[in-house]
Parts: sequence; structure tokens; C-alpha cells
Amino acid sequence: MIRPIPESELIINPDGSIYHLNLKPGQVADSIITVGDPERVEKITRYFDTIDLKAHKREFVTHTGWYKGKRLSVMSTGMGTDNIDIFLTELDALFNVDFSSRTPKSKHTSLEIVRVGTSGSMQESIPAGTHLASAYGLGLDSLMVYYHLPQHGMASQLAAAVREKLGLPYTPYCVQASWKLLARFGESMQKGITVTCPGFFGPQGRKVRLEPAFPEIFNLLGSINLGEYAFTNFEMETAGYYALGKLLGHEVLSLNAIVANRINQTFISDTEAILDEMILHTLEKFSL
Ligand code: R1P
Ligand code: URA
Repeated sequence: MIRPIPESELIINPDGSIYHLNLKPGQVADSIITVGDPERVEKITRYFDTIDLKAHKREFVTHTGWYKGKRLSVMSTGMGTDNIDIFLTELDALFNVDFSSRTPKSKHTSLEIVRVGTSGSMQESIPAGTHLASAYGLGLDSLMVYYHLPQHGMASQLAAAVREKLGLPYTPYCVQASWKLLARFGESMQKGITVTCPGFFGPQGRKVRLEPAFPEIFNLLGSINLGEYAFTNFEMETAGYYALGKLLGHEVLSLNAIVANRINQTFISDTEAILDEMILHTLEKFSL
């Protein structure tokens, strides 16, 4: 007999909802748009025909409803891969764990998850205003130290090249996007390797009052030339999504609205307009 997952490991609230996401099985669609900013959820679901469920707890806001005949959920995660650990583990449990027996279900449900987020470009040729689909996510954060992520092929070569270029004391992790979702949602977009950082300032080479340890990080990464894709942009979640998504058996793609260009030090004034275009594109592709 399979041992139930103990109460301390999979925490279910008294009302039957999962601990952080505050959701019960059945309340989330198997096609999901994710965002960092909780206020962006409503900016997406205002286009829905109906919204059947709204829930929130902490930074995790969820709306589930219908867009042109397609059942979708839109969920916010807050910032950083530590949040993605909580988000993807609990989201997966809602589908793949039987809450009454507290055991994994024998039939696996694979989700389609598309992140719609903002990002900064590290290539002069990719200006603010660009829509970019992440072909790979390279994580400079430590989340994957705590899981068993197999690393091979191009992804492991990219991770080794970054370690060498920056002289890091550890090897980053690198994971490919869902090729299926990349073809479907990213076909018309710029593609590249997204570098996921454990912070917005120092880890992305930004100086406000403190001197970053790698002030040239965007030039160093931007100059690595290996394979089909260049290192193109910084953000804070993609690699965590790709790595945990792969381990949990889900299709994941990260779409980035480039709001800053780090080389020519520009920031787009109307971030809402470029995000809105990406939102409408994503909704349309889901509805086809
Ligand atoms: C930093 O400003 C935040 O913006 C990006 C980063 O990944 C980080 O979460 O994504 P979102 O716009 O989705 O939050
Ligand atoms: N989000 C990031 O993490 N970095 C940027 O430069 C812009 C958005």
C-alpha cells in the first residue's frame, strides 16, 4: 500500500483547499496563464466571457473562467523561483494527488502553463517593446540544488559555459522550454535563452548604492556564442518553471515582454501596452 503524504508535507486547509494557493481540486483549468504581479490577473480576465472562480491568498491570485469556449485559469505567483517552488508543487498536487487518500493518483494530468511576464534585454538588437519566447531558461538561483534535475545535451553545455564565463563557484541549471508550446505561442516572436536571477538588482548587474559583483554580467552572458540561441534577457522565474515543470511532467513556456534594454539603458514608458498585446496574443492562441 502507498503511504499517505503526511499532513506536515502536504498541508490542506480545514476547508479542503491547498495551503498557500487556497484552492481545491477542480477549481483550476488544465490550461493556465501565469503572471508575477497579482494585479495583472484582472488585466487578463477582463477579456474573459465569464469568470467562475476568484480566489487569493498572499501573492497567489487565481481567476478561472472561459475565453471563447476555452476554460482557462490565470494565476499570479509573485516574484522569484522560491515562489515557483510553492506554486508549481501545489498546483500539480491539485491535479495529481488524491486529497482524500493523500496519495499520488495513478493517472497523471499534464498541464499547459504559459508565463506572461516582464523582462530586461541584454542584447542591443533586442529593444524594449520586443516580445520574446524563452527557448531555454538558465537558472542562476539555487532552487535546483534541492531537487534531482538531470542535466545533459545543449542545456548542460550552456550551464557549463555560463559557469566558466562568470567564474561562478557553482554550476547553474538550464532547461529547454516545451517545444510544443514554443511552436504554438512563440512562433512569431524573438526567441532566446532567458537568464533567471535570484534578484532584480545585484544579480542582474544593477547598481543603485551597492556595487554588484558582476557589473558586466549582461555583456559577459550576451557574448557567449553556443548553438542556435543567444543569451537574451533577464527575469526571475523562467528557469524554475522549466525545471520543476519538466520534473512534474507539465508543458511550460515563458513569454517575456521586454520592458528594459540593459545595454543602451532604456526603459519603455508604456509597459501596459506591450503586456496587453502579449496577453491578447496568448489568449487567442489558447482559444484556437
Ligand atoms: C521584477 O520586476 C519582476 O518582473 C518580472 C520578473 O521575473 C520579476 O518577477 O516578471 P513579472 O513581470 O511577471 O513579475
Ligand atoms: N524584470 C526583471 O527581472 N528584470 C528586468 O530588467 C525587467 C523586468
